[in-house]
Amino acid sequence: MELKQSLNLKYFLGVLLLLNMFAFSMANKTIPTSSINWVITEAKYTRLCSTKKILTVNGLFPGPPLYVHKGDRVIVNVRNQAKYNITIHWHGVKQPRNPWSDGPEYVTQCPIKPGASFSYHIIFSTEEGTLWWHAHSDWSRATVHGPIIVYPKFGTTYPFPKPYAEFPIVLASWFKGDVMEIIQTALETGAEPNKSDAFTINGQPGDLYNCSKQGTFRMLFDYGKTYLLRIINSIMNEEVFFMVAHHNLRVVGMDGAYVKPFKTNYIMITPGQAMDVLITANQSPSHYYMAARAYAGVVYDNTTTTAIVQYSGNYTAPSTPLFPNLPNYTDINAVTNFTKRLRALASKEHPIDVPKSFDTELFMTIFVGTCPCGDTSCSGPNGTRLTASLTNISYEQQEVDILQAYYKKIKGIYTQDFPSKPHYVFNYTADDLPDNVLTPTRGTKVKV
Ligand SMILES: [Cu+2]
Repeated sequence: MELKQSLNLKYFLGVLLLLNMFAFSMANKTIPTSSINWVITEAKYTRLCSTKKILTVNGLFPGPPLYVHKGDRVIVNVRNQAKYNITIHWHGVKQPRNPWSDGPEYVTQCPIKPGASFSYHIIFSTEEGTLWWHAHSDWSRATVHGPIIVYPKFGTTYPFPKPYAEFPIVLASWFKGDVMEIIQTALETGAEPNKSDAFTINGQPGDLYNCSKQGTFRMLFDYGKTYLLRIINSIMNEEVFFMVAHHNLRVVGMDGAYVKPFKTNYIMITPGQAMDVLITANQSPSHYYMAARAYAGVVYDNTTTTAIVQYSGNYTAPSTPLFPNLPNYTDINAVTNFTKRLRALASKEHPIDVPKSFDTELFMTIFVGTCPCGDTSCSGPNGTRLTASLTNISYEQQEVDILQAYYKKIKGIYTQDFPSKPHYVFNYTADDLPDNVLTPTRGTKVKV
């Protein structure tokens, strides 16, 4: 449905799910393995024929990869030299009993103000494979993000033959306008935010956009070798199909865990997701495009980002690299045929310990509906304001972060009545929803 495309629910609502981490331990005081320094700073970037300032870590877009081994501990000292508040979230790092370093603004910490610093103590536990980090204030994550690469523990190895080399493939959105202004306008008017002007692969839109040919990201392949692509969808709103022309892909991991390997010629990856994919250089030496474009319904960026896979050796390259036959924008069958193949590896070395008994059951609905606008008219559907909600409650940000309020017993910040199930029972996946769930209530509710 239309509203589904409007806002990226994961980021507006997912923070609430962190609240089950309210258990503390002082046991995590061992000495970390390494410490790195990041500076949040604005930097000038030229894309699509125009130059603008973007928010970055250390001036880089995408940001610097964080390389660790399974079980490592890392301190990242973040100094904010930009003019915006910022926090950094370590996406998919479970950090058991370590909520102060999780990062969502006003949930586990107050933002790092301009001129201030904060040290994140990141505890890796079961994660192995590819994840990512990103800013967690307004739309700062559009440009402030980068890979987290978790190698196997020393003395252990991948559950697949060691790849010859690896490439992070960071997919992102590029807006000609200022991203902070775009989200600010959307929040003020109640309308959905402007769509992006391009997608990028490792910071570059690729050959199909104006003024972009020179920078197109290129990968050099040696014939017969197998490469590991660590693909991360850091795009703001669109799920995308991704393909490499004429080459099969072998999916071996997802979101910092291994999956049962399977062969496919395309993947579909959602915002926030990361996938580990093997690709063997077994085609005629030539130049091939890798490409990504949206899987979406109503309002979306319909452009295509590309990079080039270039075989080494002597051959006559085609005038244009061969192009992959991407599934259509609305090809839901391509999506289900792909996602239904995803299974945890669940081997002896990589077990999945799903708890077989539990004491609390939570049933949540995720939705983008609308709220009345007040006295004036908003720019959402029928003069309303678009509103994301979880179990029909739209989150209201407070001036004290929830974790601190919990820890210091500060009253009046949140209420403890987040429901364990929806108030109304309805067909949760129907195209048309009953009127009484279209308008959520507002609140800062937690489940302790
Ligand atoms: Cu995230």
